[in-house]
Amino acid sequence: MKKKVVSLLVAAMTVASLTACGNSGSDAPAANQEPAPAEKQEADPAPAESQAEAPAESQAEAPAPAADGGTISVGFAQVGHESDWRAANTKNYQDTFSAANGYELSFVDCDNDHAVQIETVRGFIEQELDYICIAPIQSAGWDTVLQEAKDAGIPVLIVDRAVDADPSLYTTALGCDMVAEGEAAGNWLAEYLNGGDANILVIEGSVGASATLGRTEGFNNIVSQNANWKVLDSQSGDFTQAGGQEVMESFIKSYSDFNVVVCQNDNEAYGAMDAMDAAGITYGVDGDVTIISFDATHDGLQYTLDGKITCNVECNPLQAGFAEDVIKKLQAGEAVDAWTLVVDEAFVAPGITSKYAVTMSQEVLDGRAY
Ligand code: GYE
Repeated sequence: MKKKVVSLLVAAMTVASLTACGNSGSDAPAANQEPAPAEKQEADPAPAESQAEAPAESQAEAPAPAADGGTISVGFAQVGHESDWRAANTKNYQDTFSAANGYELSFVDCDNDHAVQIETVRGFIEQELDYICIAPIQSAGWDTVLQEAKDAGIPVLIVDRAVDADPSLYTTALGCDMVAEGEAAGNWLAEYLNGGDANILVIEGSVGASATLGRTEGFNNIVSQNANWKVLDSQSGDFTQAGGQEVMESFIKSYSDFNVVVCQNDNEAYGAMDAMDAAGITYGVDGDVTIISFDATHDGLQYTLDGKITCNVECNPLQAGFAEDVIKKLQAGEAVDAWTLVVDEAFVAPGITSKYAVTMSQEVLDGRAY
């Protein structure tokens, strides 16, 4: 459908404190992460109406797109297809913004290329789509194109990962608190080691992604509180299985004395396990190396249930319902929140009890939607 001019003044956020994400002790996201949410929002495919506090001001001056009953056009500049998490997230957007639900979704897989992603957003602006969703590959470098979208009057939703840009340049943001996830991993490890030493290797996610920056920062916050922990090395595995395997292989060549491997997503953990298997290094609850992972996708939780990954910190990929909720409000001329937090929890292998995490069971795995 044709885009009608919508002028939206979404209020600058007046956000106070972050209600802790999952089980972490984070008080507020760091500056390079998401703006502090006003109130937590349960991660559910069909989000409840009440979310964060209403913004101070909000105003819709013109009829919303598709007020005439036509379809609503939504552009989604997706990161790529690097992980199982991403596949679940993509499917969730495609299912939610379907033709049957009254949407015309322009989905672009940007293949982890920042320049392609910027040009994709520009294309959406030229096509005069009604709404633009961006899952930013990297957090930096967004000001110009976000200003262009704003000038064109197209509401922009920053989804999953965060951008560094001034929040006045986009309509809303939603996603998990990555710093809190990193802190959850660190807090769990401190509890598990109970004063024991840690020689840690970190396989980071993609360089410059807020998911990487936040998880690294959060975990390091806890490392700095433990004098007998040492991060031996920290390298990017690009959130892929191949990347995780490659980095682990090179770590194994350089370090012989490590007892913790932190993988910033499940796919990297699969690659790291392959590399350790090939080198005859044992891992898991019965092995020499403790693996911590992030995402808690179905297969990642299967490995947690099997005791191979000892702790898996969730990031729920089913976020499209939150984006749709925002779009419905904008359609109705209602105020939208500046930020919506998707809440996570952490999971640990059977036999472990933790105040930071849920102990895995077959029942927990069977209840998994992704
Ligand atoms: O952890 C990883 C994916 O941005 C939270 O991106 C997301 C991350 C997720 O590739 O698997």
